[in-house]
Amino acid sequence: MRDFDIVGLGEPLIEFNQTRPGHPEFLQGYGGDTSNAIIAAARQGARCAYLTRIGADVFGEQLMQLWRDESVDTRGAMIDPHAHTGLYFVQHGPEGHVFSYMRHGSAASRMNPEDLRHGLVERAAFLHVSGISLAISATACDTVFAAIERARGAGTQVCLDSNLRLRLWPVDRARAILREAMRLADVFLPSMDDMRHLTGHTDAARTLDWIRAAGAPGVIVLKLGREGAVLDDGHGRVIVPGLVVDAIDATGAGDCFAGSLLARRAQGDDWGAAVRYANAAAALSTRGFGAVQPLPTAAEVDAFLRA
Ligand code: KDG
Repeated sequence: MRDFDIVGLGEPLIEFNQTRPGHPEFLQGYGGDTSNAIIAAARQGARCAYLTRIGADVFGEQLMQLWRDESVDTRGAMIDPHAHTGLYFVQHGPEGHVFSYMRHGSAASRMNPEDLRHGLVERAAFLHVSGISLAISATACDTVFAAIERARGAGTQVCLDSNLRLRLWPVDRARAILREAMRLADVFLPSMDDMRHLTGHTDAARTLDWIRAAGAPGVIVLKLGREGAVLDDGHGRVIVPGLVVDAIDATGAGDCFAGSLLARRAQGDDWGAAVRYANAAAALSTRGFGAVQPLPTAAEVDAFLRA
């Protein structure tokens, strides 16, 4: 048995989430897609670790405390005295979320492959990375590929979430690098929104065909938002419908999906059951403000599924 079910690698952020549209009132919380996913997984009972750099500042200390409170191993979360912890604001308008970031030059963007010498990737069942982990800087991108290489060498399965952020990189570079990463991933979790930018396709079947033709060899779960997800396990495709809730804020719902999915796989669910569970967890995560605070526990997801 591995020491960890899931090790995540990427950029954690401090979040300021608007609580009333049109009003300058913000709730401080936490974000960063891979950190959100790892916390979601930990709340489902998975044994998790997070790999990153944070600044030697109050926000870095708060993130460290958050992971400890969530029983996430922090040995791979390094404090960088020369850079700050990144942050972002979320505002809610008629078009949905508007994100404003202050992350340029952040501690996490200074990660480099040497940071992986602790060997935690090799001790996990899954490594979870994302398009954001790849996009924040060239050295972070190198770190993700180095982690993937370590994972593949050690039999750790690689999970990649597309999480495309076009403010971080131009679409052609994003497509080229994500294509390379998806070829190396055992599990690819694209969203329909992201893939529309990368492929030009607006329907799920064509999008999945494009991903297969691009060389993705593993399990693909195409996220359709509140409609659910399409599972392509390499043998067939099945739609797993989403669950309806009164949503307030969808920040981090995709990350909750990823973390819950991997947690349930690590606990022995087949892919169909894991996707159903992840749909339910992601739906529940939209019932409160922010990326982390509303992430449900296993007991909450089980109760919701029973109801
Ligand atoms: O998925 C939610 C994330 O987008 C949020 O927590 C911030 O990681 C973030 C990012 O870079 O957008």
